[in-house]
Amino acid sequence: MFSFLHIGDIHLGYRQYKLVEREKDFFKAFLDICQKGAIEKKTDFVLITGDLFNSRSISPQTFNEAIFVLNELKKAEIPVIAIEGNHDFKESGNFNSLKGSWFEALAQNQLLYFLYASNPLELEPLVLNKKFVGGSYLDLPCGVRIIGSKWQGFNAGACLGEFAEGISKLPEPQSFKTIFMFHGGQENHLPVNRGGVSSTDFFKLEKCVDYIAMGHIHQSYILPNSAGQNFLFNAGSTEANCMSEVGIERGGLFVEYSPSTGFKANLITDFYQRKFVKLPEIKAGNFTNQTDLLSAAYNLAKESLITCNNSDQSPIVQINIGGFYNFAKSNPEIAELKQKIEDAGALYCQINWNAETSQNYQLSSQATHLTKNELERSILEQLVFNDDSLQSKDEFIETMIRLKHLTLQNQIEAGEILAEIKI
Ligand SMILES: [Mn+2]
Repeated sequence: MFSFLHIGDIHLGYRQYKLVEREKDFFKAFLDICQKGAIEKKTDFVLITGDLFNSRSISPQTFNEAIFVLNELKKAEIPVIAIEGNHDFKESGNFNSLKGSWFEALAQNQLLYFLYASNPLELEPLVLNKKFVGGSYLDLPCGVRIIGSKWQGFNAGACLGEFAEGISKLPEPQSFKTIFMFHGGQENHLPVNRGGVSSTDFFKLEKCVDYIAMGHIHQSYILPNSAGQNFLFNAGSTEANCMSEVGIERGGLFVEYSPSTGFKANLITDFYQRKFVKLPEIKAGNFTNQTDLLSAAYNLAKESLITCNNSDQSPIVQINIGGFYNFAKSNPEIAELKQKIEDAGALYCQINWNAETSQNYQLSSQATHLTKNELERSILEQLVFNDDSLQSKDEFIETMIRLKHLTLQNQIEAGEILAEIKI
């Protein structure tokens, strides 16, 4: 019997919306999930499956945040086992960038066990309380062997067969359960269709691995092996890295193992996270002018802020405007609304303007007689007609046309284009 907390994609140091408060949120989420998911539950260990940091070059403050949380776990005598992700892997071969790894630095300070299998066929052990860095697997006395891969990038699928071979060759304490830590996406769970690993590739590990601890994808998922038993486990991110992560299943997996039930994973979502309010879409077509539309948006946001007022935390508010509209759009007025909502108590307001102008690019009956250049100009005129933020529409149209001709010339220098738009 043993239990553990499996987390990943913590992204410490991410200053979302350029807000220091957001950077602190990522730290608070990490601290709170470790307290609730590991320290309070007295788990045997914690797994961090990559992207502990948002970037390879982190601030001293971010490093301190990692040290603080890892130290809490150390005081509770809970070992932490970690691998790097695509956001924070070491770039030892690139001499122009920061060398070395923050994970190595943390491991040298005995705050975590840094697993880094660079050659899947030759796996080297770390030793509990003795050797924290310079190996690729660790045996824990609770009866578990943990193997960790380095970030594999596009080699992700191809390396798994070699890992299966390498793991099978290890001297095996027979009763041990084996966990394989891997930062990469199962192909059906990738936001973009590239670099994913197929379940068939993961199945190569099923004879020698009992639990694949995944990171990388910010939504939680659990997938079976070829025999239908849960095999691939992904916890998801601990804070919302973008609006599309709001409201999706993600957090930390609290996992219990017993011989009779196998691995039982429960997703913990009840820990510190910034509140996000995505307001229902407002139909722009119901309004005859932008002022009325924005004041309706303001009232909707204000209402949601009142219901949030009971908590001591100001939320991030997203206003959604959709549909068609038939009035001139004024950007200063939109910026003013954003400011008003932040003044009313939102930490940050994002206005998601999906609305489209209902004006079609209608070609007059003479259109067939227009030259190509005249036709272009006519379409541009109609495009900018609805945008009040442009002080001189004619000048804008002229610049667009000149830019188009410039960029179509062969071997144009970027500087010439920039000079044209006077940056
Ligand atoms: Mn990530």
